[in-house]
Amino acid sequence: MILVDTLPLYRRITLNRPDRLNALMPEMADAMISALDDAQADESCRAVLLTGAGRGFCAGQDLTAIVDAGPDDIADLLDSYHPVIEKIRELPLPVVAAVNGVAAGAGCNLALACDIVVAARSASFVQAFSRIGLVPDCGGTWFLPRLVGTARARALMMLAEPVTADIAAEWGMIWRAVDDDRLMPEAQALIERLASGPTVALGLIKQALDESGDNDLADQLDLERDLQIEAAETPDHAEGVRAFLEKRAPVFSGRRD
Ligand code: LHQ
Repeated sequence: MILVDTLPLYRRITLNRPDRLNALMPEMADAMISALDDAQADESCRAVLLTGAGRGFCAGQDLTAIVDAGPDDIADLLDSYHPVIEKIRELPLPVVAAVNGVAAGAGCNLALACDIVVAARSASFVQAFSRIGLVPDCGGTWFLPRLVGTARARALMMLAEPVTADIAAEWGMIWRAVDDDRLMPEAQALIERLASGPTVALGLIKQALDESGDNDLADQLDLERDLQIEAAETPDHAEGVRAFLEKRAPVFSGRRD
């Protein structure tokens, strides 16, 4: 249900149920958790790329599986999916979503959980939940208002209207929309650049941004000081400064020490 490719410096995870637009099943979530755990445990892996097979990115929950679902079934499903969202956010590596087609429901929020989202111009994002009398899950009510503001988040969630990749980029919901045939080349260039970056610092940037949601300025300044001390101790910091002074491109190892 997912494909995992181990490439030099990064992992590519491909949601792989193309005939169902990669609609989610709990087995896919379990496999994603394993793949992300493996990526984290492998010191040579410095970034993760998430994409979908076929013409869709992910159509959210497989609706054929919840026709007669009771409260316990719904809870079980979300107990499978929500750890994936948390894992993506807590992973100390950059995660890029290459959104190749429609991202709906939980599939939309899976994309929004990623650090950088690049989408094919023909892709769209839809908070489809209210169409079937549900509320957004998988972090949508946390991510979307922070990305696009509450006016747009409320309308998108209540109306369940699709947003094109171009509008999503214009609104700051995603990083960039690119021509369809440029999606994978652009995503690959992006992930290779991130995977060759100062990995520890990139992980700490994730942490700082995520914690900023709950902190006041004084707490955030304290956090920045602590994280800066940590980053400054890495060989990549020393290399970055040396490279600047020597007027050459830095060669980052991604190592902690
Ligand atoms: C699908 C699906 C799908 C199964 C397309 N399931 N087959 C909620 C509840 C509980 C716990 C867990 O989590 C959640 C979170 C959620 O994600 S709730 C929201 C679930 N997702 C949706 O409501 C979206 C449903 N899909 C759609 O609205 C459309 O398919 C979109 C807008 C995504 C794409 O439309 P089209 O491009 O026109 O494609 P299509 O509708 O023709 O779909 C292609 C095939 O994929 C089709 O099957 P078929 O056999 O006719 O070719 C669909 O039935 C199937 N498919 N989404 N979620």
